Amino acid sequence: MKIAVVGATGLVGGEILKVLEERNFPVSELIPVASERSVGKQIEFKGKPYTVVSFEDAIAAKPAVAIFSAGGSTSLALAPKFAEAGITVVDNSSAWRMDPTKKLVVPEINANTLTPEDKIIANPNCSTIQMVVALKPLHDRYGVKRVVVSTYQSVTGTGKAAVDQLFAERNGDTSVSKVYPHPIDLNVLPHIDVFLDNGYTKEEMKMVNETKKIMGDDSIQVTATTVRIPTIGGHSEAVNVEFKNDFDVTEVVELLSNAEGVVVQDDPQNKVYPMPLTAHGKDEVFVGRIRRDESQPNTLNMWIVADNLRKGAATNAVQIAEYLLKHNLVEAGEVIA
Ligand code: A2P
Ligand code: 11C
Repeated sequence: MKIAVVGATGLVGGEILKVLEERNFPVSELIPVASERSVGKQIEFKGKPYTVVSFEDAIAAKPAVAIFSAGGSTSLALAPKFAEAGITVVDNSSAWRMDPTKKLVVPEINANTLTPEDKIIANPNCSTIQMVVALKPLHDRYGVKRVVVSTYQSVTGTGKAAVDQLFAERNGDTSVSKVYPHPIDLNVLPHIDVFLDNGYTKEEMKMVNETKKIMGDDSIQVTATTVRIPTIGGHSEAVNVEFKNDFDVTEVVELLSNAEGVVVQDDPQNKVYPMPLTAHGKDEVFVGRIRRDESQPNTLNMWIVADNLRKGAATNAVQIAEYLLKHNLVEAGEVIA
């Protein structure tokens, strides 16, 4: 399949290239796209150099799919241009997620709703993806009533400049420009994305609204506090879930162990639980600290960790492209394995 990666020079873009390579995605031609300032630069894919091109040249090359990870405003401006040219866009930004005419897809949950007419497909927010992957098998069995989630999010979620800020602070380098309003090293910021009129951040409301849309159930109540911490390996989440029906913890562990894309790491006696350090670079969602909330009926606590650049972004997008290809939902042309 001819595939364009828009934002190929960015953190998520780089991860998309790695994931395409690792999963042996049948790429017949790779078209890397970035901003005007990067056109002409070289990036590497499968050990070979590729030249970054403009979005106009990418559209003219007519890829079957374009995976976008270049920020919301770029997606708003460019995704329709690709779609009008018949190219299916898988978009990592928040630009189209809550548009009722666009699907918001986590393959394990709702890829079966996709059709060839879906020309702009939205990839959910990273912190939402890892939570719903773990919630879905439990929702199917017990019915999720309400979720209370607190996140511990990696600076990689903000992009390259934030990783630079963290390490510059750690190394005492004051020359690097700051993307956060406060120091991030040796600190914790209860602030991700912008604050809204209701006192929540946009990141928090993404978790509320995207969860309902992906699960196809507006009755699921979610309340979130999203927090940035000085780590790089992935996002962690303390999740408290109240179900409509009672559950058995052993069965919960079994359901999660058998769920697609989930790995249970839950052996506290041996100090085994998910952590960003061990989730880093992995495609799965890791779940541990699975235990009953003893303060109220039908309620469970768990700890969910995933690499936000992988399942939270690049892997989920590539999995959508794999689904499109497998189910003939795009004109893939000649496939070279
Ligand atoms: P560039 O490297 O040329 O700025 P990150 O989130 O890690 O900072 O990455 C953002 C990505 O989005 C980069 O690849 C960046 O390219 C790309 N990008 C930013 N603006 C545009 C644009 N207008 N058109 C295409 N790509 C863009
Ligand atoms: C973060 N979740 O960790 C954000 C990054 O809506 O795609 C992704 C923002 C988005 O900062």
